Amino acid sequence: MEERVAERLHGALGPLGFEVHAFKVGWYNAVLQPAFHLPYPDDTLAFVVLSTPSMFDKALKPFVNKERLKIIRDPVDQCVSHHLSSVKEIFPDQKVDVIFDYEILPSRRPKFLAQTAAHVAGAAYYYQRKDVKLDPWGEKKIFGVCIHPKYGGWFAIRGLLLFPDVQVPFLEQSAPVDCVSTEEKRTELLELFNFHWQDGRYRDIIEVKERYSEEQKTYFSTPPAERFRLLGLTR
Ligand code: B12
Repeated sequence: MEERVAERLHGALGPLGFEVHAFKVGWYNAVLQPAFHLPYPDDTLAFVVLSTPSMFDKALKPFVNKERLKIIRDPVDQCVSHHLSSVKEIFPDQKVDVIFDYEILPSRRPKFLAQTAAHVAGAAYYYQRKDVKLDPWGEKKIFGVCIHPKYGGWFAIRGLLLFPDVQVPFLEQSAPVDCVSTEEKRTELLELFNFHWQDGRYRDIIEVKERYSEEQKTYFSTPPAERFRLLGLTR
């Protein structure tokens, strides 16, 4: 069952520059405090969706061109929302719940923790402060970061697709690739992500196969209000 769903998702989202990785809700809930749990039984089939560097050309630009005459608020969020929501059409007989990375609960907590989901699904290793033994940061708050074996930090975690009617008790978990394996490199990674994230060096902590184009880097480093101009939209 899981294979058939996964195949159809790859078929629909792969050509748009997205990657999908299956997991069971139970794997996710097992590492989190109850306040962050997803409210589904443990064996429920879910997928975490990543955008890879090619999403910009394969999905975002065509989306913006097509929607040119409509009011676009946030092109990336709307593009991702459009494509992930369209998945429902390829599963007309199945309930599909979609959660986006930017959605928050009334308690102000994110609806799901994207990095934890990426890690348990085997998509990208989530490096956290506790993965470093000799910790140089004292009282400072240190945020963790996921690194993808192929794209390093050049990707984003966009959402979850949940199939509440599909139970997969036998799904096998694959561990994420531990591509930043030394203590020195992990320390450097957390240092770069927390204190120099604007220069993007954390994204190249490993040798990557593909990264954002100069055009895409400029787009994401431009304040949202000015991004329309870069995509040829006037606002
Ligand atoms: Co931000 N941000 N963010 N962010 N942010 C996200 C984390 C995310 C995933 C968004 C995305 O891809 N769509 C990316 C990270 C991608 C990656 O990891 N490769 C992201 C990015 C890229 C950034 C920025 C670089 C800006 C940008 O370009 N967008 C900066 C860089 C950070 C910095 O300031 N140096 C940035 C900034 C921020 C601020 C505004 C500071 C806040 C606070 C950051 C934070 O709390 N991590 C922020 C938020 C709120 C988020 C957001 C929306 C929620 C994160 C959150 O609240 N986490 C996420 C998207 C999302 O998840 N929906 C993006 C809550 C805390 C408590 O979770 O620290 O992981 P946690 O703790 C849990 C785990 O430790 C888990 O339990 C804990 C909870 O109980 N756990 C686990 C315990 N044991 C174990 C064991 C294992 C094995 C595992 C897997 C888990």
